[in-house]
Amino acid sequence: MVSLSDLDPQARSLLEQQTIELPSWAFGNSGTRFKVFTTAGTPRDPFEKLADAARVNAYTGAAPRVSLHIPWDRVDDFEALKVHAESLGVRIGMINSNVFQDDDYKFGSLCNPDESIRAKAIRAHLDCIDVMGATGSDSLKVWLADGINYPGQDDLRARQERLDDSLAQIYAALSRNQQMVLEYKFFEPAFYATDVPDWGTSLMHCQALGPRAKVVLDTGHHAPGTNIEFIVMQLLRAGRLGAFDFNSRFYADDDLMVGAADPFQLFRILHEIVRADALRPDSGVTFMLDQCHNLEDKIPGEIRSVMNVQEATAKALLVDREALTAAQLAGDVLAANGVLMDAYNTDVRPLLAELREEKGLAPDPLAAYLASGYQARIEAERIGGAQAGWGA
Ligand code: PSV
Ligand code: MN
Ligand code: MN
Repeated sequence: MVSLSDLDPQARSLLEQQTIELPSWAFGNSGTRFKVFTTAGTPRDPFEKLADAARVNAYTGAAPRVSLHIPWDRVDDFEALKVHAESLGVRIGMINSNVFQDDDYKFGSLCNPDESIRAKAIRAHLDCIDVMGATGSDSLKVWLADGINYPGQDDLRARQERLDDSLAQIYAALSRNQQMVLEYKFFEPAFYATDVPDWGTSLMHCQALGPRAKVVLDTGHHAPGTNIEFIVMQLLRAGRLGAFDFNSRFYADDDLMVGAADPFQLFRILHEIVRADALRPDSGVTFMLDQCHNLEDKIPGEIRSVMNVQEATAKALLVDREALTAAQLAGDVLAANGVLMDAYNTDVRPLLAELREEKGLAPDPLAAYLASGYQARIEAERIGGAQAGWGA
């Protein structure tokens, strides 16, 4: 059985310092095209979403930031929201723009052929930059639903030119200590051509914008079978991996709990992160969850997800790098693969329990939350919880 002392001091400190950002929308009700199920105790406003996110942080000690989505999380006084977050021991993370739920955006937002609608979408992003100022957030996260359904519906190339121009206007409005991160997704809601479908397109736009533009990799946004860790490695080499949206998928953009569908893939991703020394808190890579809990309770769902990321990380830190390099250089295929599999097959749960106890936390965050009575309290107090926005 491995224990904390099996990690070298540097690996141990990286594990101790690892943080995972939570999406505010994970705490709201969500669903599929067919039905949004209401979960008892769902937050009624962004203040309550932050209160729930703060519980995840309280039990894991590893989730001190919450990402907001505008307009889902619009409040009259964002500074009050910031103060509220701080009073709960968390702070506001990335600000996500939403230009996909307005009839005007039927044919796109930043790529729309109608100049007045494109200008409206740019203004929506400038508004998000104002929210960043008020909340102390340093990152604008852009995901676009833009795309077309039929060949010939619009000019593929002209849409890229419009995107270039729109992004440049938004980037110009950022201050020096703020950055933009651009997320890609291969399909949905557009089915024939998405305007930012892959990491290459996102990277090209980021490189054209400047050093404060980076790519967001959502693990659910690739074709089945894609080697995601290869993309991670390549973006890290280019210094352009800005953030992860972690979740897991069996088929498409399922937004299920990270590590639930394919924990081995998560381990392989974390292995590339460790290999590039990108776990360091100052590496510039934000580790975030982007999930919807349609069936399970939201707070324990997020706690489980944070634990899954921690487990994959601990395993990646246990990889015997020297032995791996030696086997690779010797062309010893089985030995090299064996080094990785040994780490992956290690049960790191006792090690993580030890780490939590050292921090003064309960060794099993999920059990501690379930025993706390919080769930029963919010279920009794909150009637008529809000939707995350999906299916609204
Ligand atoms: C839509 O696919 C999506 O899941 C994107 O990944 C965004 O990050 C998220 O929704 C919130 O807009
Ligand atoms: Mn995402
Ligand atoms: Mn998604």
